[in-house]
Amino acid sequence: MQSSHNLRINADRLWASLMEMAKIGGTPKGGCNRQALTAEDAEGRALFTRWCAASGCTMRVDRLGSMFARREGTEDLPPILIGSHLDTQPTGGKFDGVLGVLAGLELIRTLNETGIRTRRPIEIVNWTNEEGCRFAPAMLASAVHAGLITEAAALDTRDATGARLGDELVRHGQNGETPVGGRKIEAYLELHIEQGPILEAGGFDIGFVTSGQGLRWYDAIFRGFESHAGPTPMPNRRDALLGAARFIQQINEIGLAFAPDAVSTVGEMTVMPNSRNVIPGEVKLSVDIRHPEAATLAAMDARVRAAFADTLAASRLDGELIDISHSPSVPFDQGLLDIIRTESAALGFKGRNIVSGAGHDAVHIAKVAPAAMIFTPCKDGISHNEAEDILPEWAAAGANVLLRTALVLADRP
Ligand code: HGY
Ligand code: MN
Ligand code: MN
Repeated sequence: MQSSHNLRINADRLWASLMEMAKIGGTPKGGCNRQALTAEDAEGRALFTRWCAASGCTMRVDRLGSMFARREGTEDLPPILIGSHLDTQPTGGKFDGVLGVLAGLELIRTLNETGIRTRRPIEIVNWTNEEGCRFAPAMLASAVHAGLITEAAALDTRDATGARLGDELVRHGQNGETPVGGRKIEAYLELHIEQGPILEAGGFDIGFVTSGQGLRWYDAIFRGFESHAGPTPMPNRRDALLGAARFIQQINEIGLAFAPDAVSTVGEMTVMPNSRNVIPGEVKLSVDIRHPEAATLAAMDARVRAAFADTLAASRLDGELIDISHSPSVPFDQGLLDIIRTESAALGFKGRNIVSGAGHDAVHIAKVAPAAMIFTPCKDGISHNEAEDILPEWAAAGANVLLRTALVLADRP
């Protein structure tokens, strides 16, 4: 049996698996569209299931469709969970989430071919609905796993067409029987691309993710009065889209007001009736604000609410601001981070501490188990874009740090 000291993953096999998975829901510009619980997601899950079976794992699927591929240890101890998500944005990339799941699978494949048995079981997890683009909020299944959202509320979540998450699970055969959460996990590790420019710009191979920044999601609904674009005099109008435009400007100003770490985004908007010669009667838009510090996120939240009230008054509209989610900033486990730093240095990689700008399932799992993340650089920091790209050696470096960290954890008392 090979010693684990000089163990390395098979970089070509990992890259080949990433490229194979990327064909599912592949877009003309080289990205991926495998939104949660669509036919494409189901196809990607089926491929992952085949690969895990071929690697001797037993697969369990929980009631929200999250998948757990288990490699038994020599002792029946709480497992090491390694994973991320296979669902993507509508114009997502090949690596967001997928790298963390397939690097976990590559770790299993490597252990199998070297005959290494670990004390603890290792499970590779694919969390349902991490992206939140189809069913809001993001990181939904891991939030239920962590007891932050009820299973019933998650199952009743609906997409923009009114499709219910629970029904989509059944329709695509992803509704498992395993209860969600409620079991002891020794540790959770998530490898993920940085989705920002810091590591590549600094020539770093690895990011030691110290925390995930806090985020809040809202839906803002503005209601005015539909009327004819021709005969309705300007002073008589109650134009929901004009109010929304005023609000969007203010949301952007909130992100700028709390620079350099704050961000604020309006990413979705629906206009009713969306006809060029009708003054819009109703507009619904999304708001996403983030900041690493809780107090500043709270101040931004207050500014969002004030901007909404200002818009209703100034534009003579009615409406409502709906809280969709609040994921507080979360520090990751220092003990795990120390192991990650040690193993990264032992492999000769250049690493640095970094705060995650994006949300991840690890942020929720950190509430119920020691959790930590490892970042790889990504090209020009681009993500949530079909041009998202990484170097194979970045994927391999991250996967090797993941492998060595997992081995330390899987054999510790
Ligand atoms: O929203 C996020 O940060 C993640 O991509 N779900
Ligand atoms: Mn992700
Ligand atoms: Mn994402």
